[in-house]
Amino acid sequence: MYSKRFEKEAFKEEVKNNIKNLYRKTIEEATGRQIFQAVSLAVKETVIDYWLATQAEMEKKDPKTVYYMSMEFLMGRALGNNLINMTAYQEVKEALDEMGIDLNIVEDQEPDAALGNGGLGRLAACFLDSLATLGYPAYGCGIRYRYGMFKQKIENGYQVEVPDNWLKDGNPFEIRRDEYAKEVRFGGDVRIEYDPLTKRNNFIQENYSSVRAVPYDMPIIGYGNHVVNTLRIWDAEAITDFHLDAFNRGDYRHAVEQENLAKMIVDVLYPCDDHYAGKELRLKQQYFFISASLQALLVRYKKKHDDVRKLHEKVTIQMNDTHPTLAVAELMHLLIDQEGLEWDEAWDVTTKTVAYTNHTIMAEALEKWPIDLFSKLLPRIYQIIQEIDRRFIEQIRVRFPGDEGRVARMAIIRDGQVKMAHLAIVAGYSVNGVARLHTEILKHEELKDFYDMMPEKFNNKTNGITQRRFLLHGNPLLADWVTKHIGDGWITDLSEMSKLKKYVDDPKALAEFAEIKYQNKLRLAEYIRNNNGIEIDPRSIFDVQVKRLHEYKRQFLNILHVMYLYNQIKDHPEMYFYPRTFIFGAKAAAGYVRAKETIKLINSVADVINNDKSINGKIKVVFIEDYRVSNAEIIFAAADVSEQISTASKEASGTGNMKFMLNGAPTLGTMDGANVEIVEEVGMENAFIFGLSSQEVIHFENHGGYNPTDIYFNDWDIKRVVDQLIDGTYANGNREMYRDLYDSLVNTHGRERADRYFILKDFRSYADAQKRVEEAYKDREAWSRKALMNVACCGKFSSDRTIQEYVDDIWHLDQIKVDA
Ligand code: 26Q
Repeated sequence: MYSKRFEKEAFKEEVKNNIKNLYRKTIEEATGRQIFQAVSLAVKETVIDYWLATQAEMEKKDPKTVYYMSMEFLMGRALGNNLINMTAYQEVKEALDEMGIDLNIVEDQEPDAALGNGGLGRLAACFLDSLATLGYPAYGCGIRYRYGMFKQKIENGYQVEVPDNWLKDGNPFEIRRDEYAKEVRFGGDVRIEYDPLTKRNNFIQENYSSVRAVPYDMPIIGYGNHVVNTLRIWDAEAITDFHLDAFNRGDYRHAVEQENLAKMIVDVLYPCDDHYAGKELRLKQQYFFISASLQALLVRYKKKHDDVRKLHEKVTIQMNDTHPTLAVAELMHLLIDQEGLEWDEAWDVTTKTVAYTNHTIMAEALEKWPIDLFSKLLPRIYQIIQEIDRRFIEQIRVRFPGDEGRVARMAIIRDGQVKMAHLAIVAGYSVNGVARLHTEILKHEELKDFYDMMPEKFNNKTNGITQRRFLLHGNPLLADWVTKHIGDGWITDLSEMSKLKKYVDDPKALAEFAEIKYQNKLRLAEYIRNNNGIEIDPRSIFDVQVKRLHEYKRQFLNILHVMYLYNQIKDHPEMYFYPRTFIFGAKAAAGYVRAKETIKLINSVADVINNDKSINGKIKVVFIEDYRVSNAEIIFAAADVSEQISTASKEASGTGNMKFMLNGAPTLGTMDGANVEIVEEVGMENAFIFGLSSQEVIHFENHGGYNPTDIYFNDWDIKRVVDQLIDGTYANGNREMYRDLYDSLVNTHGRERADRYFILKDFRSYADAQKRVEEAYKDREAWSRKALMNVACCGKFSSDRTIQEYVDDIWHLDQIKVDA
């Protein structure tokens, strides 16, 4: 079936037919978008066959399945990736070539499915790819947002957010599953009714509003194994029967309200990944997709099994951060109120079924819902959480008699708030961090109380990325070169990359490898020319920092250092300086003022430096607009230096760092997150490490911080750069434009310490590391060796490895095989 489908002539015929039937056009008349749709539908034909075959296998074998619950799935584009994983990319490319169609251009017509903010959402996407590739049964469960992550425009140096109407032309790979729609209820009251027959109280929700949750399924294709898993994302609709009914009863207002509720819930992804804001709509989104997903999961389970007390034997639920933690209480609700289990039975099942991953130690990101908001929106769920809390506090008192401080710190409901992380830890049978250092900090600092009480739950799962998207698809030149030297085993076993070590002293191999990097730099230079109108020197060092904009990630440190280099070049025009292109890409949350000021600063510095003819183009600064999965693939492939400069202890893992490594860019970074493990794999001599350690940062933080003015007044290069924020140098003479950024470094703001993120403290050490980068880069062959060592040592950072660890230690899934 497989090879027959991509028989070229048949495929070409199919594409032509699709264009004819969909648009009543010939190929020549069709627009780019129409060709994209037609090609995708032709591909979907085959996908569906594999999908059916996978379903049939699951039906037969009844394997244990993971449900990966996440508010975010940052999938990017599907067409190219689907072709790659079906191992049909080349054939389709040739077929289209023969029709005069360029597959690359077709791919560029597809909007990114940007249903996520950044790291956490992209991790979910990589995990789905690895699960399917390893043949593990999995559902991703999420929300089908009408508007995903906003598109970023830069106007006059400022970020402007533009809505991302990604569904405008339809999503060719999805399938609407109306028959699996579920009702989700909000608000109202809970009436308690004693049932003398069962001798139980029944809890009945009344006067509620509800919406109809309708699933859309997207195929998740395993690499070369015919396994197709499902990403199930939920849309919301008004319940139309009720609408008519209400209308007839004259309850028009209620009907309209439900219509609006449905529209609102799935309208837009919250575009912040840092700050918890206590927004009711966010809680509605969470309950909406959790309730729908769990109802569907139970229906599916009960088709084959009659005892829900054994749910955990066939089902495990992973919660991607605390965002899906309502799953704990909703599962209890369904088991008790619908399935008729006793509390203890339901708790036994729930605590053997749900597991929790923590992605941050930043206190301001922790979800804590105000009790009144929570209990009004989810009255029954709130009751259940109260009971979980009551029983948990009893346990703390048994374990730690008289330690009421501990009770206060660990309670789920406290200070008028529901603490979602506490609920997730108490109910989860596993609690994991996302890099070794991060997990250690959780155990010994942030979650110490919980670790003391239940150490057996805690474990580490260092993040990973899929090499299929970020090398095989994103960097075809390097992918082919690697395959030529070590075969193609790396595509499904990244540890094979270590075989490249035998080429690190081979001048011919190094020269070829360097030439590929150069070609990729030309490709990025062209992208930047087309998108920014800036000409950059492909022979310069491409020094890249791409990630969400956050103070702790310290894009500010990077741009201050650029300002410092510029001062040096101006002062000493004769000084040797290796040309550098500083490339930034970052979206700021719409309400994050200081992050937006940083974007403006980067663009202002770029304007001044790029237009200063006197420096002979030694430095260029580029801010790439709308950094996203699709242009990330081009950026990683072209990078020479990977900037991973977060304040130590703040970046839980980072995954961009791994994508750079995979594409042969050495890390310039702090000992934070997964950087620690990257250095461990590649060796100190093949990275550029600087700055305070996490222990030093934590020590300062526990002792009131440090005094940045000591540095400011004693290091004249630093003082000069900091003062340039308020002397108008980068603001056309305006002294106020960057006042707030200036203040953040040297003045204490209310309760906020000056230089909270140790920018001035780490500045010298960063500048030194940058100097080492320059020195190292001058020896071109030695640099290529370092770069190649990074590729050769990246094996650990495949999400295939991460997923295998989740399966072995947490999920215990059964593998499936699909013959198609
Ligand atoms: C919370 C409340 C209200 C609205 C939004 C949020 C919210 C949304 C997204 C909070 C956090 C996020 C995303 C966090 C995230 O992406 N964390 C990153 O996760 C990566 C994968 O584990 C790590 O590599 C990064 O280190 C971590 O920052």
